[in-house]
Amino acid sequence: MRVYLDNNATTKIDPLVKVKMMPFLEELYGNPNSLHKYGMEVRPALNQALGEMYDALNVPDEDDIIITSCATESNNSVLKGLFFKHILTNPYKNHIITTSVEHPSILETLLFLSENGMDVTYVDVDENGGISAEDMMRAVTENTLLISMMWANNETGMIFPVEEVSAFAKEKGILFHTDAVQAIGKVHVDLSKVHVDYLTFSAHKFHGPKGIGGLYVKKGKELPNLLHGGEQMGGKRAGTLNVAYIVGMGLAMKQAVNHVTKMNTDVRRLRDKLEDAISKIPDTIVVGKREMRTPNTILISIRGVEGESMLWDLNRAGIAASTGSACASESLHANPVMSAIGEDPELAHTAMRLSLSRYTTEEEVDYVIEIFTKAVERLRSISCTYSYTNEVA
Ligand code: C6P
Repeated sequence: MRVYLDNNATTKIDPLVKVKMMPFLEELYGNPNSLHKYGMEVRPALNQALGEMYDALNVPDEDDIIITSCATESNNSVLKGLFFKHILTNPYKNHIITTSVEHPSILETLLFLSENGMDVTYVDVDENGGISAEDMMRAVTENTLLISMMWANNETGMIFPVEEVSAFAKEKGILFHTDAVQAIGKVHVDLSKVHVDYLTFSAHKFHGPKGIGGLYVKKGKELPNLLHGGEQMGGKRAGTLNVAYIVGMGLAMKQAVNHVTKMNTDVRRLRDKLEDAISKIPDTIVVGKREMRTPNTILISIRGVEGESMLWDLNRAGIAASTGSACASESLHANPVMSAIGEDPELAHTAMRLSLSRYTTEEEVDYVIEIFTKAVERLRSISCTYSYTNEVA
């Protein structure tokens, strides 16, 4: 049996999305900026897809959705765009507040910008992996330009207090950005109810294609271009539009939003069943209260069992999971969020992330419970256990 439990890294494409994309990979290959028939005939589908994205976020079309190549580009565009727009012209407004557990596309970009004059405050998570709205608000200074806070964390699934902090930002005249990559399709992301100036998303996290994402920009909060060139996207992001992928992203987003209830009933039930079973294994710690997490995610630490060894045992049995974020998995680093949560270094080296999707079945969960339990027993019985002194430098 093959079971895919790494849906926070990427997801399987929705079959309906694939069908919708296919004609744009075959006969409908025109460039939408061309004036001939080939160009004209792809435009309605492009407009429909953008309409689906506006509806999914519940925003008026006077706001902007800029299509990007991925969430990494969207996050870079906001931070570097604001750096050029505000900080270069008014060095006094050079303060950004974020959390210490953002995705590297935020943290590395801020590191780069802080070497160029940006002042960044990183708010730490508590022992449950949560972020306190008060801590975020307390960090504000008269120089604060932006608060950037993810909607849900990719490692723990912890949902952050976006509604409260963004309302506060609005009241204080501070810009607010959220990386909603792990929230869309899992929780209600309704921008008619939550004040957000910028929002990042990525199609491959909600059963759309890889290599396409978006950045929502509220009217009046326009950013300078990151990519200069042609006049695509109203001159806001140059480069020929990837019609097939945009069409796929539109439908995938619509489908994801339509499945939020299923995610919070059926998928949550399966996640809880799996979590109940594996957390009965002695000396395991699951990060964060269930009610505070996205319905598909478990980050568990199994004392004495190295995450990498566990991963390979599961892999041999056809189960795909991760020790944390996929973009850090090639280096045997400690799980960064676990490191941020606890002082105990063992926690970070014994972390396993299991993330379900709307395609996960009961049969798969039962199989994982059986294999997971046996793998822990096996690894605990042999010497392949975690030892802090063996830490990879
Ligand atoms: N997180 C994970 O295993 P891209 O691939 O650029 O579209 O998405 C980047 C990204 C940005 N923000 C968040 C919150 C994310 O989770 C990700 C991708 C994957 O957790 C791969 S590192």
